[in-house]
Amino acid sequence: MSKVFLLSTNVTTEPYPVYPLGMAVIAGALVEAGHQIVQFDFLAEGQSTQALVEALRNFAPDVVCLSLRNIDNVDSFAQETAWYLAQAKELAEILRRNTPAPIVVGGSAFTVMPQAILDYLGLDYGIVGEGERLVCGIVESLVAGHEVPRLSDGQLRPLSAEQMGAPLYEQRLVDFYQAESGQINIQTKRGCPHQCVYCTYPGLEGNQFRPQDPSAVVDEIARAQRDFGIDSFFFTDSVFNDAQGHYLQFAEELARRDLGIRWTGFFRPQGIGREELRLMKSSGLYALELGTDAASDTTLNGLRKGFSFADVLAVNAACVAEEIPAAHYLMFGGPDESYASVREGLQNVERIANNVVFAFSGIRILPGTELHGRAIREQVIEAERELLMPAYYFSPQIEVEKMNDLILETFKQRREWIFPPSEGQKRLTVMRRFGFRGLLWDTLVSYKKGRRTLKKAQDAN
Ligand code: B12
Ligand code: SF4
Repeated sequence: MSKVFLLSTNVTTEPYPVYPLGMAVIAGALVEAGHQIVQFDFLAEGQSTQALVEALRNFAPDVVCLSLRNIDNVDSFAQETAWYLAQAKELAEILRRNTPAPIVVGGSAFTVMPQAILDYLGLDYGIVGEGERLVCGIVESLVAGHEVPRLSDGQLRPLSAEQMGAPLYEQRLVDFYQAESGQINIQTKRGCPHQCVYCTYPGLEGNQFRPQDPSAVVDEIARAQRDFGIDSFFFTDSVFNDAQGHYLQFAEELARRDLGIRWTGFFRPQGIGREELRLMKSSGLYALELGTDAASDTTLNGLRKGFSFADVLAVNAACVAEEIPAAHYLMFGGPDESYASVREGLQNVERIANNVVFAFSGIRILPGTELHGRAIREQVIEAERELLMPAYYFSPQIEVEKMNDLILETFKQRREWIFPPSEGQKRLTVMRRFGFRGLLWDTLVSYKKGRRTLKKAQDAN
């Protein structure tokens, strides 16, 4: 048995603090393999470096595992870009000064640019992709003094559903995130088979859906509810609704068990009708976050979304009919955007009845995506441009400021249309100050019957 100290470096509170699920899954696998662990969440510990040093010294680990979730806040409009790697580097240096143990890094941010981040952080070892199985072998090799490659690739052999690890929640952390954001996260499947040109998710999780056994995930949820008092969940699947319909089997099982939980997640706005929504609602679905991404067929095609704006409107209408709030996330300025498509998109926004729309300007260019190649070809960025610092794609057919002005002009008309993203964040901050928790955007949508009420922090516990 070895001693492994896990550190989650993520301190982002936008749009709200999220439970360090990656660290929890790694922790669960290590404990299952017989190791002793400490999970240290820098955010929940008040970002105290002193507490970190004390915890590290008291535990005297054989190996340290660092979980890296975000690189930046992917918001081109923010006054100041939030770039999280500098702080991760400071934390890595603190670890170095306070323990001789080797340090292994992993996580979604790390997987987006593994070599560059490993070098920037100056750490010993990195695991790309899903890490729960590889990390156990690497910890054992390191403790035994065996040679370990600097970078190991968990994506070479994607895990089967049975091999995927369950999170090891901790009450202290659950209490913190329930109080801060009113929800805890869990995953029901990995991967995405779609090929949207800007997206890293298939690269992170694989380009096939790998659903877990519905009853196993529902057991996990029941355990989380019973042992930790969690009753509001975010399913972190890249896309919850898969064309094969595994999501419906999952919802059926969840509804059958009648746990009385509520949940939300990311959806693709295609092929979700009233029947599907009714089933999901009966299992606790209370809101949908829709990856609508663009508001005209031209730009939907430019992003290779594989659905049309008519599909978006059909899903929106079904949500309205079933009285389930939905938020559409849009990005203006992407491939093939022109003033004509911006105007068409803004007119289309007006057709999204009774729901929330968040707009972003530009698309963060990430390596390994088709958008990166296109940005180079169109001379939006130089081929040798380092992508650790944010770079955004804007269609060469538009001037950014002029486009932003057009979006602002339309979006200021309604409070449920939110642009720029910092505007939404400001409102969330105010609501949180008054004790409200949860997604919060869903409170902008009202229906005549069946009103939901806002949940105060104290009620969430
Ligand atoms: C769901 C999700 C959200 C939801 C989260 C809701 C919730 N309550 O949890 C919402 C919409 C709120 C959200 C917000 C944001 N997100 Co987000 N999100 C995701 C998503 C789809 C899944 C994350 C997840 O939980 N996965 C499940 C867990 C189990 O997987 P995991 O953490 O990756 O862990 C595995 C491996 O990475 C690895 N691993 C993890 N840690 C470690 C540690 C070691 C030592 C090892 C060896 C391995 C290892 O093993 C784990 C198990 O296999 C990812 C994309 C993706 N498909 O991964 C983006 C992603 C993480 N998000 C991203 C970003 C940028 C953000 C925001 C900053 C955007 C914004 N400005 O709003 C915020 C930040 C929120 C915050 N407070 O941190 C980026 C981060 C990288 C980057 N580009 O910076 C990602 C990767 C998407 C992308 N654009 O590429 N997000
Ligand atoms: S944007 Fe959504 S649907 Fe498209 S590839 Fe990414 S996760 Fe899949």
